[in-house]
Amino acid sequence: MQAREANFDGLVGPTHNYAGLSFGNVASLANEKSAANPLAAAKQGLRKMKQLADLGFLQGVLPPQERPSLRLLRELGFSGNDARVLERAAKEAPELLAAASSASAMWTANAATVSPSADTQDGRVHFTPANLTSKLHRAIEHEATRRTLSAIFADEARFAVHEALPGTPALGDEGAANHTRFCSAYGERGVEFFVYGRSEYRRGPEPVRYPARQTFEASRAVAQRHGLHEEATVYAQQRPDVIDAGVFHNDVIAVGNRQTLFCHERAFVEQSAVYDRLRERLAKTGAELNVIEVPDARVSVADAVSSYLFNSQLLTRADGTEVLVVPQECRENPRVSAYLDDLISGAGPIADVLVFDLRESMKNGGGPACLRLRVVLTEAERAATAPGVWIDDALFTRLDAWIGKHYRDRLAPADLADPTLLVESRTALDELTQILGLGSLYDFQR
Ligand code: SUG
Repeated sequence: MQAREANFDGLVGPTHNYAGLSFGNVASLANEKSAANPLAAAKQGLRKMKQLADLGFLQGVLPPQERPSLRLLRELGFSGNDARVLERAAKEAPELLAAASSASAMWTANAATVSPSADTQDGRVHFTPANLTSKLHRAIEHEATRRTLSAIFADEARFAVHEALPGTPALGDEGAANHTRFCSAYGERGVEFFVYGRSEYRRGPEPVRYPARQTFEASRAVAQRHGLHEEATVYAQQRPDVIDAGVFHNDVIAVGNRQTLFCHERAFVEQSAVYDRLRERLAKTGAELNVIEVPDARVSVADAVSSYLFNSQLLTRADGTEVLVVPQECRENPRVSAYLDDLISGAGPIADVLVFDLRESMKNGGGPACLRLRVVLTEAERAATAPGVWIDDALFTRLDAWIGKHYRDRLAPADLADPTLLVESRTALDELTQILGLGSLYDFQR
């Protein structure tokens, strides 16, 4: 079966800000309480979508969520009208207001884990929204994520959109950021690679400084409910010492596409055994794994974390060569930049590098790969999706104007208490559902 990979990027929401909410994510902590520019953030993300669509890649968009979440604040005991809830939260618990206001749903690599129909026993594309249980501001995403995915992938004969796993530490799930798929061609059966940070029940090494967000138990549950063939899955553990160095998701240290695995030499526990397992399983599908391992001596883990070299998108072009989509921080780091020059001038499969300014997202620890959810679709599956979410010239123009009309160009922590931000945000989202043709997605519309 012929299939293509689509990338669904998260549109940055109107409340994008820096609240230092993600302990273990170095950039999030470093930029805590600085002022953000939501307008620039949304435009930077949209430009990436447009440029990749122009290059012929299938590019979709996922809408932001309703923030601040009055629902969360009310659940936490703040009462009164909306303005009063915001005022009380700002005064009594500004950290909770920040959690309720984060635009973190923009990092759609954490929205869900997706298994293409070629890999699943029932021949449907399976989605499991991630429970994101390790951070409050992210744990409130999955219900709206499920609603959005169900609106876009509504045809139940072709798509299965599951509930998130139960939200408990044993089942911490961060979605596609810890999941990679290898295959000979997108439409052929592949090998799904699940990377976890710790196991709740099996003994094993764990980080000591920062949390491991993904558990083995969550990864295995996702594989099971997607109906993946046992012999087509591989599990690996992230090295705890690199989690402690700021690698809070596997996509900060490794990226894979088709037959290529591009990773740092210190990505996994027992790394060479992981390669062997991947090679052996992939060989059964008739494909050969090509590992590009970056030595510490060329790019240290610290350089990988600050430049986000591995939080890149590895995309296959029509001619079969691969292009690496990196943030501009990679070109600003002389060691990473020199490595990239060598990489594309060598004989390997990566032939080109595309550089994007995603500064606003990067300051919260979100690079090109964080901003996108990969969904492999056959032509018939693509035809069954909601038509309004695919980026083309017309949709780009409408979204660009929509951002210009509704977004602020400065948002400081104190602004989160401003009740007009809630009104602005709802007005913007109401208009967006019409642009994308997704119906009434948001609580405030129901
Ligand atoms: O979960 N940052 C996100 C970044 C997610 C990156 N995603 C991937 N690696 N796929 C997180 O840590 C920071 C929000 C703040 O501090 O305001 C934040 O949530």
